Amino acid sequence: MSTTRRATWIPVVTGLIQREGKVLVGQRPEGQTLPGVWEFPGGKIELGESPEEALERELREELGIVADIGPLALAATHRYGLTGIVLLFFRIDFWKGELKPVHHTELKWVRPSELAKLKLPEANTIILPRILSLIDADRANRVSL
Ligand code: DGT
Repeated sequence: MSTTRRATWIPVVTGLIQREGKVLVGQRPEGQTLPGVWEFPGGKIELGESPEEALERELREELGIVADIGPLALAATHRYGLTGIVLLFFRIDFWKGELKPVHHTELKWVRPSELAKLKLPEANTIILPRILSLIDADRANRVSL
């Protein structure tokens, strides 16, 4: 019998929800993995879902909004031992409904420059420069429209 284990990959979708130069983060609740850490709202893709369907469902469940899922802005991977996550970040500029912390302990809007001061998942800290340049690029694009 072989003792080697194959890696497991978990696909995760998250939303870069932006408003007036700020981005939305939520604090992960106690009793879950990474308690107290600030994340971009989202979660795992269930079997049979497209990434966009998964994110639409997660944002409905976690925030109580119906979001217009924008373009895929960034894809990254991160390794936790023999498990890896594939993180897909989508831009969210439009949604219906009022944001509520259904799942998170707290929600807050932060300026991109404040992100580095928060306790983020390791998977996000490593790619923070890419996330920041994305948010900046989005702002620049909107100003030039
Ligand atoms: P469940 O059904 O209890 O497994 O929960 P889900 O489907 O809401 O997924 P969740 O949020 O527990 O799992 C997402 C995984 O991805 C978790 O290990 C944390 C990791 N992760 C890293 N960065 C982020 C991020 O910015 N947002 C989210 N939502 N997850 C992130």
